[in-house]
Amino acid sequence: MEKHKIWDVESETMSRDRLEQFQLERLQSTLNRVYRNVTFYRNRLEGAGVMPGDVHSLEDLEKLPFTTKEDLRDNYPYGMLAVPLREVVRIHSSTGTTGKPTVIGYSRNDMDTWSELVARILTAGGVTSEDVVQIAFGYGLFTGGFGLHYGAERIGASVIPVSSGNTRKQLMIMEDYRTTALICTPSYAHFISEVIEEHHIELGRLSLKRGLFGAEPWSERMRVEIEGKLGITATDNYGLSEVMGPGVAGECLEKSGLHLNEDHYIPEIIDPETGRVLPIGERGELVITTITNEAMPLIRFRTRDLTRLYVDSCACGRTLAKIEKVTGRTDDMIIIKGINVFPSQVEQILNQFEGITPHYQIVLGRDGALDTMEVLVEVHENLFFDEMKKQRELLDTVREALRSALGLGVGVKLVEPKTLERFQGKADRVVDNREI
Ligand code: DLL
Repeated sequence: MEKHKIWDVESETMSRDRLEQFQLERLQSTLNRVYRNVTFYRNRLEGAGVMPGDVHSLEDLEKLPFTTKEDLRDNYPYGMLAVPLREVVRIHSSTGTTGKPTVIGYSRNDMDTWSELVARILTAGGVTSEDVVQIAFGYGLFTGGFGLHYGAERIGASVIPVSSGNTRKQLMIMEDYRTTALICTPSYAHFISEVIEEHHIELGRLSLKRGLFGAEPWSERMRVEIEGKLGITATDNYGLSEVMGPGVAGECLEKSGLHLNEDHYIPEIIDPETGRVLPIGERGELVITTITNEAMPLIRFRTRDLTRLYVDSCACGRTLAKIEKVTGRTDDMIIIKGINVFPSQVEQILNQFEGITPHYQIVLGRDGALDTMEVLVEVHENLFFDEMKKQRELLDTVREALRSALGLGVGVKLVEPKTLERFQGKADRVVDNREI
């Protein structure tokens, strides 16, 4: 195995006592700041009867109210900012449960922290200044491309911002520019590996050594396949835009859990039903409190991601706690090709069209390793028996509306009236035929 390298030895290997002291000080100052600068938090804290001064220990975190994605949406676009807009130097956004997306603002210091934290994760995955890094994540409002880009530059690697898609071009670049590290979603990495196989490209022509994959759940089986087909070491990294983006947690070469950057984010695991904090080691929903974010601090943000948290003495030397690979969520958000989609978004779009009933179904599948999504839409009787031309027009407009709203190409199929399943209880409109 390669030797472990650590980007920020002091922060990543500090004693737990010192770390906890840091966390408490930073938490207290974050609470003071949000109380002073964010009306939403002032009201929330007052409503819960806790003042920033009531937090004397990390255990007191439990007394604070949660923040949810819906809170961010309700304060769209800039209500969660703790700094004036003129201090914001970057804005990203992420899919909301319905309608409006959530907006994330970054100050100059936040951008610096972000690069540092991504540099830590890249280093943990084996990337150094010697690497040629091909970033095949989308560049845009999604945090994947830009987040990893700045971290890789911080390390001093040679960064190729190729963005996602156009696999033949990716392969040409990978071969000719002698890419050593590939960064994208695990499903795209798997797809690339299949194209390599199909085109009988010998691995010997490539210089790839490692891959850092994240933004969606993936299994150990998938890791083994990607590593085998690409001849690389593959590590997992996790993050979410509300908290910053990639850079929250990442595996070291031990591949035994993702070290979470606890000196910037305090993790808790709660029971998603009761909201009670669970003892360390139990599986539940990850909740994150940001303690260094300037522009948009979040107190006890409910990620909806299910995992476990544990502290062990990792052979890499890091003392930071680890989360287990994230494999599920507590809400109905689905992730397709790294893009977050809520069924309610699809429903809202479909509702805009005449001739469509409220019944639809989302069918997820795999084409090779790539996710596919097809929306079955039940039409009204009169439309179905009408001319073909009208049907085709409807199909095209619905497909285009979904593509532009979700940022994702999806298949659409019109089905006859009364053919889709009806539900007595909670509707389950997603059929997921993907295995992870
Ligand atoms: O996916 C940030 C990111 C970009 C992380 C690139 C890693 C690499 P969002 O688009 O806001 O941000 O989606 C966040 O994606 O709550 C998880 O449900 C899921 N997710 C992210 N990373 C992983 C992972 C980015 N490694 C949501 N394993 C999160 C499983 C992941 N799920």
